Amino acid sequence: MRILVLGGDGYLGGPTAMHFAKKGHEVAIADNLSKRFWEAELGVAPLFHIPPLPKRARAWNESGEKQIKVFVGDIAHNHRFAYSIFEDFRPEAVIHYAEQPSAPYSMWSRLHAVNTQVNNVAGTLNVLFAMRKFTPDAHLIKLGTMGEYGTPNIDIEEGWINIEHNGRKDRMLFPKQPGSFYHLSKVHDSHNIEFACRVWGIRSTDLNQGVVYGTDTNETELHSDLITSFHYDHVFGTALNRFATQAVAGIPLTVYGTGGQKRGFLNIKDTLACVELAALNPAKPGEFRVFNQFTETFSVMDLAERVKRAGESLGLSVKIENHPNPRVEKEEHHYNPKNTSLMSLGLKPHYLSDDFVRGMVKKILSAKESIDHHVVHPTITWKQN
Ligand code: USQ
Repeated sequence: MRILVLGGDGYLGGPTAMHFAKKGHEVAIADNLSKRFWEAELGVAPLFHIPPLPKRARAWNESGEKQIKVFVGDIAHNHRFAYSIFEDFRPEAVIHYAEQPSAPYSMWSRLHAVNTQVNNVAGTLNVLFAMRKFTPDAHLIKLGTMGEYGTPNIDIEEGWINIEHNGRKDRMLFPKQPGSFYHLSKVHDSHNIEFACRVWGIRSTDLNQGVVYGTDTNETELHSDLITSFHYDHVFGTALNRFATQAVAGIPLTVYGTGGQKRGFLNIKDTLACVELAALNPAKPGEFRVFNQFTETFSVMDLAERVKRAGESLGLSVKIENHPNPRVEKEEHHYNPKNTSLMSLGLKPHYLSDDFVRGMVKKILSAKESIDHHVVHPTITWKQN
């Protein structure tokens, strides 16, 4: 298949591109390098140094594996660039990660909320128009988020819900209660994509992904220039990655509020497997299909306790702190999201084990001196900054 990975310089995009190339697919990536700009803007960096994109691509392309083609440019602000990739590469599957991924970043200020939504929503719109013009039969695999649903007091379905109201029935998009301007951008994307499927006959799978953890995939381990970015800072770091780094740095684990918040989680290796399953089993023309992409649910406190156990088994002294919650979110709530679609396509999850967390902590210990203690505590709050 010809597979275009948008956001190919990112935490998930790089590993995804290599995963498909390794399997013999023809792969191209596009990226505007904006994550590197946002990191510079905040003064944060991935824990392990990530070489510039051309160097990473060269390391892969000289490894004897199937070559990956690289396009550098901005799909959100330059539709001509987006069009030129589709016209030139003619993808059969488009895997779209090219979005600002952080909830705290989007809540930093008016400017950051606007930039997040313009980047994400306009970027996706340009992709939809490029697909309509050049590759109307291609399959759009869009990375959405479980955070689109929020934490409603009912079970969460996969994208759609059957509703009976005043004696009439319909199948409708599941109601959304997202928790940040970032999560809202993904809701707006979902609506735009569903509309493009319904009206233009585009085919799409929206992967509503949970919180991803982990540092390695089979391909990132092939060469030191192929590693992927691991963030532990308060803006781009996600819960488990942050806690494991805090344990190594001797910083009390920053559980926000009571820690009763529950989320869906998955290993980065399962992200690649899910995206591959979606690509190999495409949606039908005109179909807007939604899969909930996580393998397990945990409360934030569960995660902190696992990290504490792993750290202590390695001789570290680990404390958990109930940090005042910088976000506005329910800390105790019902959470029962479905995730059967990817399982029934054959997903074999890598569940979170104590051994895995210990392995993560050990890897982080090897970079202990690079941990910047100044970027760990949250300074962005949901109410005002
Ligand atoms: N949390 C803490 N302490 C921390 C960091 C986070 O208690 O130090 C809590 C948060 O308050 C939240 C939960 O952990 O309740 C998850 O936060 P997170 O920062 O790990 O993840 P989130 O902001 O939800 O966003 C991440 C990714 C985003 C993706 C989303 C999936 O950054 O790109 O869409 O996970 S989901 O959470 O399912 O919406």
